[in-house]
Amino acid sequence: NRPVLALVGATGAVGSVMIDIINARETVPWGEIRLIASARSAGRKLTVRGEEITVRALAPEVFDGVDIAMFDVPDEISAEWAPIAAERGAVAVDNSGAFRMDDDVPLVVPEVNAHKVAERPRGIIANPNCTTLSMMAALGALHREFGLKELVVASYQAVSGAGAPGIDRLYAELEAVAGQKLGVKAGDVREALAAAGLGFEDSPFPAPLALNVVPWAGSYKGDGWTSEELKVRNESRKILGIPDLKVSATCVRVPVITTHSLAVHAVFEREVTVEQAHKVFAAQPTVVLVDEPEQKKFPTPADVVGEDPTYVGRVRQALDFPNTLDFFVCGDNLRKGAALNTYEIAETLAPEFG
Ligand code: 11C
Repeated sequence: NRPVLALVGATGAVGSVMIDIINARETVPWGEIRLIASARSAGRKLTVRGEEITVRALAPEVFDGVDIAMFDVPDEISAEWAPIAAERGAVAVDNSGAFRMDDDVPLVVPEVNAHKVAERPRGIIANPNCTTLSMMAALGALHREFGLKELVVASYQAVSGAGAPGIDRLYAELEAVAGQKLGVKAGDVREALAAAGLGFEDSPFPAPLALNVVPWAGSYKGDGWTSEELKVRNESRKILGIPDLKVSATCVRVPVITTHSLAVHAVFEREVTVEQAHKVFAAQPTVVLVDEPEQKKFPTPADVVGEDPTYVGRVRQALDFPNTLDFFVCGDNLRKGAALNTYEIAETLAPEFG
């Protein structure tokens, strides 16, 4: 009796990446894979591991007989439907922000805190925000060796974090500025966008993103902070199990389609050298180290997109701060940042139902 897996949001951006990941796995532990989406997408046929599966409409009874239900849908859909899946006997693994900070819902990154999957009184397990996730494999490994104390990060976030509208908007803006010598005079990019009919009323971004960077991601939460910055702080504390970890984040959107990057300044309890950090990264199977400054070799989103591991480079011992490393990480926000980590949680759970 092999476990039954359901994917809710099968036709969305993250759902499609999830199907790619399932198709690329050498083996899978599942007996049946059920695809679920909104009534609008129901009836579509998708191929999973060589089998054509008809997408079913979201309804309570589609969870009957399901062991693990992965949710790749907006917060409000998860908030309503993950508890219904759990009532029907499934473990809901949710990639939205609906439950992440609930005390009775574990927030799991398997290579950091896989044991937490067992602590799920509501039958719900949460998957972190892609920005937090992009640095967790690297930070978790360092924390185990050196004891993380303080974290200061700046993010460089790809537009696919804002979904299909984010991707469409960046392509439209790039088209509007293509072939012109812009970015040389304040306001000239805005003028070019206006001339192309691109206003900001319905843009996912509050400023031009083409030839620009925008220090804003998520919604405003007061005292100057955005939701994304607070998620980085709160989720990092919970995943790493350091409730009083000092965290300060500045989240920035950059003109990249997919793969979030972060510049990380991490302060540790114990002394740490670049050589030691390299050894820790080399020993972590989900981290790839690309750090050859003499050769100008380091990770960039354009080289990392589509990859599963977190790429780490530019590792430096901070000159003026003791026990402190500065480094740069890149992680595909749709893979490890979303679908892959959710799927890895499901894989971690699978033996319970085998
Ligand atoms: C972004 N990180 O890049 C966000 C998207 O809490 O799951 C994911 C939001 C979330 O805009």
